[in-house]
Amino acid sequence: MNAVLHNDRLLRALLRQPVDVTPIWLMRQAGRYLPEYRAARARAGSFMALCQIPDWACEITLQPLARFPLDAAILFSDILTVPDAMGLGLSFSDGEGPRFARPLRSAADIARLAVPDPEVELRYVLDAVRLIRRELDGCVPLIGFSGSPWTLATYMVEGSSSKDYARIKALLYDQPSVLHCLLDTVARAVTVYLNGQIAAGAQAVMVFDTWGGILAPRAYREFSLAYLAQIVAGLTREAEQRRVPIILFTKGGGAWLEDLAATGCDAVGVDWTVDLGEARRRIGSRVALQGNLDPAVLYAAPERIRAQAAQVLADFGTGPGHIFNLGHGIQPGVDPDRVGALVAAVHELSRSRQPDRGT
Ligand code: 1CP
Repeated sequence: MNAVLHNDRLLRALLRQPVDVTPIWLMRQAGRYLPEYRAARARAGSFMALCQIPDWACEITLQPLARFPLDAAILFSDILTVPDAMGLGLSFSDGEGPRFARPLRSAADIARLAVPDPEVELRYVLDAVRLIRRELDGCVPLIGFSGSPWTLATYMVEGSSSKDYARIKALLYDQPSVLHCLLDTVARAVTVYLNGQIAAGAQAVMVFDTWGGILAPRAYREFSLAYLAQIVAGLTREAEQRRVPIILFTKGGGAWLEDLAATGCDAVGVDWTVDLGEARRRIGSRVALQGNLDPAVLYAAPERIRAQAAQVLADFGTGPGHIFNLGHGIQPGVDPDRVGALVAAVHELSRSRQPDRGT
């Protein structure tokens, strides 16, 4: 594994250290908007094959980096591999979302769950991490990730994507102690899984709390935030003589930025519903901020994309601690050239904004 990192902007910015230009990577930067991704998926036969065969996962991780000068790679995988490894039987059918063959239907189902050993049940992910690090050869850092316990639990209890979250919300209000038992098991599974990714070579980790925003404030703190904090407390913070930054992202969590910052994470992901300047005033002295361009801006013309990127940079203002990203993942219908226009604009526009590094 190459210990020399040629472009360490991402890791510096996550630790609020000065950088020459604002680093940028994009949620879902490898995915359906890229024709080479769609071709690979067709050849591999299924989305799960892309995740489970390290050569495929590595190839797809590197696809966006071959096109755009992004400042980070993110492991190609999915958050739902963890519940799959816990025995729920994950599949993805074309045009539909994920589905579990054995969703959790009772307290007994939940009591039976065990924490998987990442080097056994999720070995294919850790092998992919090792392979990607080798192939990246120190070019840019590799981000590992997991879903939050709450977000994973929504899929495990609902059995698929959901519109109303009826089952998990009923569980939350009817049998909170059963839900706590599930969330604790998943939090322990996520902690050892992320530590496995760090040991295998992930240089930063992000926890996606995609569905935290559907919770009422008290329920968010009790059923999502508490387990995010439990994970942060259990993660390896240093590897290869560097700090391994932790990014937490609750989509729709703008009201709870202070709580996220107080978990002890290094950076907070911000969705596009929050003004980045306001987010910085609230928590920017404690953590770095990642975000927060509206993903739909990528449907607009390149000069509009540039103007909107300039606005996000201006909203953050000068000084360290910003990682440019979208407020959520790239939509499948986006033209890859628009992504190229965004990456170029962020690097170009931010160059003049950085105070002298003094080196
Ligand atoms: O080819 C296909 O049809 C599969 C589409 C796809 C892709 C490209 C899925 C299915 N997952 C992924 C990759 C993926 N998922 C990554 C790769 C790294 C990257 O480039 O960013 C990551 C980080 C995820 C994480 C993920 N999966 C989240 C959290 C982030 C988010 O977008 O909020 C969630 C909620 C999932 C579940 C999932 N997996 C796939 C889909 C379509 C969904 C969402 C289903 C739903 O809306 O409920």
